[in-house]
Amino acid sequence: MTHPVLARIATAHGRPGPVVMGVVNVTPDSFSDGGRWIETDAAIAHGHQLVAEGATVVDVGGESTRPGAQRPSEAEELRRVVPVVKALAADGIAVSVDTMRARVAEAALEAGGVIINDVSGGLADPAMPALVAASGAPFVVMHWRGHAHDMQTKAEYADVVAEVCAEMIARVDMLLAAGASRDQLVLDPGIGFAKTAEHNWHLLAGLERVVDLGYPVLLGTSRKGFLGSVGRAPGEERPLDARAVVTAATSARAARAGVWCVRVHDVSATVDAIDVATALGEVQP
Ligand code: PMM
Repeated sequence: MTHPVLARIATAHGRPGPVVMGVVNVTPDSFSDGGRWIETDAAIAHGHQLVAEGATVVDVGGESTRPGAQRPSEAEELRRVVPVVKALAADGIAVSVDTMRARVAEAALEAGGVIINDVSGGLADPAMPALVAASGAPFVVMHWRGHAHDMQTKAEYADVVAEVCAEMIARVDMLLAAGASRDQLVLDPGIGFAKTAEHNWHLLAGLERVVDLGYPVLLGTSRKGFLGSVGRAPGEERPLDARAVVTAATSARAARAGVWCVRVHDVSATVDAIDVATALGEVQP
């Protein structure tokens, strides 16, 4: 059974290939776009722009998860996120809220949001699993090993794809035990969270194994460090606003693997890349 919200998103998407989730970070310090959409009106306008470029979902977040980031207070996160969710939802846009706090997720749903995107997969806030169960909303279970300030010390794996899959399934079991239903759950391998560049490449190469777990899969590679440095000499990185093409290449990869949704900052490049991947998938070699 497909969750009714995901079914509505599929209808609104109306085309083959992954749904595109556009990112609006209402933060002063996100690594990719920190400070650009911190004003409520600018964030709302940016959400509309992403939809105009082809996003079907807009992900609104008020906490930066860049490696080393400190957390905002709950009150500050609510102040950043709720007005933006409310305005975009009122204009008929499917909004997800990128939060690790149950109280923020609840307020965002009350404001018209339809998806909870929790990068901790329900681990950071002990109240989250009960909220997921009570709300019935789709919930993104991202693979996570700890808060941003020290997560890169936890980037140790013998077989990263197998361990990430096993840890996501442990989160799923926790959520089901708390009363959530299977059709609410979306899995995300958590590219860049407690992972080195090499781990990220292994996860991208092994995406089919994540898809084979049987849940819709969301992938967030957009502008991340391993895409900044790929193909470049050590110390030479693409600037953040010059990573649309490398990100779009990973969106094409995600499309071929059967991923449900890609979370990106640069929507139009990813829409183009998905069109290419879809056209290729429709013919026999
Ligand atoms: N990455 C970031 C933030 N939220 N949510 C999901 N589900 N998956 C991700 O990979 C993810 C996320 C960090 O990127 P940003 O700070 O540029 O938004």
